[in-house]
Amino acid sequence: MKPAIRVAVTGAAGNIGYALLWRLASGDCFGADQPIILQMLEITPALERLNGVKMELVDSAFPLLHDIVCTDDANVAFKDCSAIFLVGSRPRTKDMDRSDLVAANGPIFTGQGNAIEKSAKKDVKVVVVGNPCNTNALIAMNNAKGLDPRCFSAMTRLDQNRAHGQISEKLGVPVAKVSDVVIWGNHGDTMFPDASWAKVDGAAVTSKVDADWLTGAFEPTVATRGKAVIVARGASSAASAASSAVDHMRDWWQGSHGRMVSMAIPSQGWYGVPKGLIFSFPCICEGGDYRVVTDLEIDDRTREQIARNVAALSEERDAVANLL
Ligand code: NAX
Repeated sequence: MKPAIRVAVTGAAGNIGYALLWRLASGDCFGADQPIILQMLEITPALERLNGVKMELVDSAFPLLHDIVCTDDANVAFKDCSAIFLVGSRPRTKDMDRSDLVAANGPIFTGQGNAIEKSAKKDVKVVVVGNPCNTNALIAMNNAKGLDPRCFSAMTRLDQNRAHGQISEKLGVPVAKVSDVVIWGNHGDTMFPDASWAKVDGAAVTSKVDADWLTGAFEPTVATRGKAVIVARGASSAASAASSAVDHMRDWWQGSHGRMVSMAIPSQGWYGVPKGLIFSFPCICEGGDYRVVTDLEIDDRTREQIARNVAALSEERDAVANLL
C-alpha cells in the first residue's frame, strides 16, 4: 500500500461536498491503492454540520480513508496537501449579478491562495469549483506566486460531461463511446461547447448529426443546463458537479489515456488567449501533468467564440484587479 496523501476539500459541509467526499474516500479519484487523509475546511458556523459529515464518513468505514481533519483554518486544511478541491464559496442569490458574485467571493480566494502557498506541497494540484470558478482560480493563483501557476485550474469538466451526455442521448449510444467535445473559455454564460472534434465510436460526431442541431439545440442546452437543473430539481447541480470534479482531478492525477479533456488553466497565449487568464482549453493528461492540444485548426466561428470568452474573463479579471 502506498503512503497516504493529504487531500483538502473546502465547503465540505455543502451540497457538492456531500457527494464529493464519498467518491474521494472510495478510491474513485486517486486509485484503489492510494490511501488518503481528508482535510475538510468550512466557515466557523458550519463546523457542527461538518462534524456530522465526518461522523458519516467514519460510519462508511472506507478502507482507503486513513484520517479526517475538520477545521475552519485554511492553513490547517491545506497542510502538506497534494490535491485541493476549492468548492466553498458564497452561492449566487437572486439579487446578485455576476459582478456581485465576483466581489463577494474574491476575498475568500486571496486568503486561500496565501494559505496554499504557505502550507500545501509545492506540486499541489488545485481545482476550483466554487463560482465564478475561472476568476476565483485566477485570484488564488495570483496570491500564491511562489508556486508554479500550473498548480491551479478551474472546472469546466461538468460542461464537457453535459455535452457528452447530450450527444449520447441524441445518438442513442452509451456515453462511454462519446469523446473529445472541447469546452472553450469560461464556466459561465459565454462558455462554448465545441463538437468539431468530437467522436462517437471513432467517427466524427459532425457526420452523425445536423449542423443545425449542434448550433440550435446542443450548444444552448449545454450552456443553460445548470439553470435547467435548478428549475427541475429546485437545487443546483451537486452530484454531477462532484462527479465531474473527480473526473477532472482523476485524469490530471492518473492520465486521460489520450482523450481530450477540458480544463480551465492559466493560458500561455494558446489560440490567442492572453497569457495568465484562466481559460478552458482541450488538454491531454499524462504522467501527473497536462498539456494543451495546441494544433486544432479552428474556424472563424470558434475564433469569435474564443474572443467572446476572452472579453468576459478580462472583464472579470479587471473587476478583481485589486486582489491580484
Ligand atoms: P453550498 O452552498 O451547498 O455549499 C457551499 C459550502 O461552502 C457551504 O457549506 C459554506 O458554508 C461553505 N463556505 C462558504 N465560504 C467558505 C469559505 N470561505 N471557506 C470554506 N467554506 C466556505 O454550495 P454547493 O452546491 O456545494 O456549491 C458550491 C460552489 O460550486 C458554488 O459556488 C457553486 O456555484 C459552484 N458550482 C460550480 C460548478 C462548476 O461547474 N464549476 C457547477 C456546480 C456549482 O454550481
